[in-house]
Amino acid sequence: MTDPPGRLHAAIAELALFNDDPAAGGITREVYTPTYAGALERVQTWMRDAGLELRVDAIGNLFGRWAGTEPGAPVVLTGSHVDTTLNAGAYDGVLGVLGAIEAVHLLRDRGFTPRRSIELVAWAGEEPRFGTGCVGSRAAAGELSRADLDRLVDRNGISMAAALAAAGLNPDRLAAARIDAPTVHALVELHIEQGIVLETHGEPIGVVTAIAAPHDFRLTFTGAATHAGATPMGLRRDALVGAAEAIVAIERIARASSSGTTVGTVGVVHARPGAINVVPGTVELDVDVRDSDAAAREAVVAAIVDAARKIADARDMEVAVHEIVEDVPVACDPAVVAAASEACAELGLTPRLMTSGAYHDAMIMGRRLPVGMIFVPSRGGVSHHPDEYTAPEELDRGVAVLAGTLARLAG
Ligand code: HGY
Ligand code: MN
Ligand code: MN
Repeated sequence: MTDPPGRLHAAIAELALFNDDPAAGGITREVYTPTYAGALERVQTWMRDAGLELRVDAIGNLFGRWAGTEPGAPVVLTGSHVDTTLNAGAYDGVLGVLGAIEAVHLLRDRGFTPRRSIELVAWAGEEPRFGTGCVGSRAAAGELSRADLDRLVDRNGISMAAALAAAGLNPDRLAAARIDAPTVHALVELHIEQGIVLETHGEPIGVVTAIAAPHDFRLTFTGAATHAGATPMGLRRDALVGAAEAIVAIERIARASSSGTTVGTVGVVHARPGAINVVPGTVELDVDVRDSDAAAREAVVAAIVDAARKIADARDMEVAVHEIVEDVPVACDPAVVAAASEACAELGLTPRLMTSGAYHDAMIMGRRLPVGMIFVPSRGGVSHHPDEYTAPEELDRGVAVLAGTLARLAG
């Protein structure tokens, strides 16, 4: 069966319909929600259509296996995620799962039979619904404890354990999700770049050599909640003004990083009590600092915390620092980079070797086993946004390179 024109594109468009917030624009499909469950069901039918043997693990990771001729050989893992962040695009993660299914069709149509089994995966919770991303691959890597499932909570205070139970999964079976690294030969993830490098250089394909990692933390400024009308300006300890000064400092410090590649973001601000006529007494800033250069990143984090403390002192406030996640940047495996680069060459393509500014499940698994990534361009570098877009021929090119890479790794 050949690829009916646009089978992949139609599937991406159909998955985009599983959306909890269409009115606000973009796609909101958070892990362990009923909408996410519906999307995963649909992915399972596509995996079955590709002749894959399905299983869902204890944390909700979905696997589809193409059995190889050597069933005992370490497998080749490929996939990504189909959960989204808020009001997001249609391609982030989805391409890595649906594109892997398409690559299986391509390889089958060519008469390819894998020696190593090829295991497709839709990792649960790559996006940080619970404040920390990649919860499915962290469980597979053995990096999540049962206590973490109670500690990790979403913006509505729902714990990951409660969300798992509501989705019909048993948080007490977490350990069963662990994947032993020696059972995996390599992992390769197809993904949109989510940045503008490929487009800027007019290059159609990227092969990732390193994946930047986040160090995320919460700054809580505590001043004094007082009457907005009756409190003279000179008597205030306005936590939101202090936090605002810190946000500007975070941008300045990240821009001045020694590596030139550190990024710093405050994506979440909670001002309390949150009434127009009350001077904010407490403000929480969730800070995301990333780099592929860990030392440069940690120097930025230290400088941010120091600046926050100085701002609080100068304004007679308190500031507390609460760690959210500190991941280690990962180098992609030379053999996987080579396999992807050869697959490009076979198609007459010269890949751009590049760093991923976004994190991925490959970053988590790459601490324990050989990983690599293949990038296709994001129009205008836009991602985590309704306007996220990659052209059909660019999607197809990524799938063709993934198929060639899988053939090399599993052949
Ligand atoms: O935030 C990230 O880098 C990923 O897209 N979740
Ligand atoms: Mn994302
Ligand atoms: Mn992603």
